[in-house]
Amino acid sequence: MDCIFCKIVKKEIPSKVVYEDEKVVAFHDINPQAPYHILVIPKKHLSTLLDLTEEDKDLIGHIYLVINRLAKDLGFAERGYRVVVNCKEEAGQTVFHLHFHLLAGRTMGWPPG
Ligand code: D5M
Repeated sequence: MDCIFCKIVKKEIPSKVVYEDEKVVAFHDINPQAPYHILVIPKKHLSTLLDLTEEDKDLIGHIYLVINRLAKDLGFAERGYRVVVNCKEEAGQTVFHLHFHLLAGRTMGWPPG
């Protein structure tokens, strides 16, 4: 499959990995929208949030625990951070491998654009 994030998982293209385990990889976004902008992705290919099934419940819980751990380890847990998932084109999804944006290091606006 020609998926750029599957290639990152398989180390076929470079990325700045900040965390990895058997289920997920976290790496710096190539086009950061905040001082900290990390993408947390499942190693398993899921195109969008809509592709989740019952069998992915543990995986999604795990991703949020990894996000919290990164927030603490990278030092922005106290000030706060934002987690974003864009689901499909109208929401702004451009890479069709499920990913969680972890954004921090500046005051965020609301509503998001
Ligand atoms: O977000 C897709 C995000 O993926 C976007 O912020 C750029 C980022 N991106 C795309 N290619 C790469 C590579 N090769 N390394 C790191 N980050 C990358 P979306 O929610 O789909 O708009």
